[in-house]
Amino acid sequence: MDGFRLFPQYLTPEAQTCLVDDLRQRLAQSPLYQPVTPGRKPMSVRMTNLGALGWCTDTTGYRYQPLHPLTAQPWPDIPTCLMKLWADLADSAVPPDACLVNVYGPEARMGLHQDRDEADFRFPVVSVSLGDTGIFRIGGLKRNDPTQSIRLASGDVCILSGRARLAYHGIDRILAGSSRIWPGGGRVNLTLRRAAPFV
Ligand code: MD6
Ligand code: FE
Repeated sequence: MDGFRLFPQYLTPEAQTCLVDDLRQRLAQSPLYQPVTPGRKPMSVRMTNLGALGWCTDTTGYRYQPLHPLTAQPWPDIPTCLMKLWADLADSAVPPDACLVNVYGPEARMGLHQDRDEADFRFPVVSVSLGDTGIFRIGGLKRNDPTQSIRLASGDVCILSGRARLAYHGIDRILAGSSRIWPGGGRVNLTLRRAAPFV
C-alpha cells in the first residue's frame, strides 16, 4: 500500500543494544502495565510511554495523556536516537511528542486496528521493533480489505504515512526465542507519533 515503508535492519546491532539500555533505564521510571480496553478486556501486551503525551486505554476510552496512569508522573523523554530517527525518516519538520512502548511476551498479540487518536493524520507513525520477530499484518482503510503479512525483526523500522496512515494493522503472533537482545526475551515495539496538533 502507498505510504507504507519498511526499512529492514535500519538499526545496527550496536544501535539496538544502545536503545535497549536506554529503554531499560526509562522503564524503571515509567513501569510497564497491563492496559484494559474500553470493552474491559485486558490487553495481552504490556505498555508504557515516552514523551510529552502517552497513549492510554481504560474502561473510559482511548486518549493521550501527560501522566503515567499508575505513578501519576510525567512520561520520560523520548531518547535522542529516536528523535533523530524520526528527523531522518518521517519527512516532517515537526518532532514527535509521543512514543508508545508495547512489550510482547510469547503469547501476546495485537488485534487489527487503526491509529486514529492523533490530532493530525498528515504526520506519520514511525515504528521501531526490537527483540523477537513479530508477524505484522497490514491491510487497507476498511477492516475487511485484503491484508499482507510481514515479519518485523529486531532493528526493523516501518512507517505508516500518506494513504497508509489509517491502514488497519496488527500483530498476529511473536516468534518466541528469535532474538536475545531483550533481557528475558520478548518483543518491544516503539511507535513514534505526533499526537498534539501543530500550531
Ligand atoms: C507492533 N504496531 O508492531 C504494533 N502502529 O507491535 C503498530 O500498531 C503500529 O507498527 C502504527 C504504525 C506502525 C505500527
Ligand atoms: Fe498501531
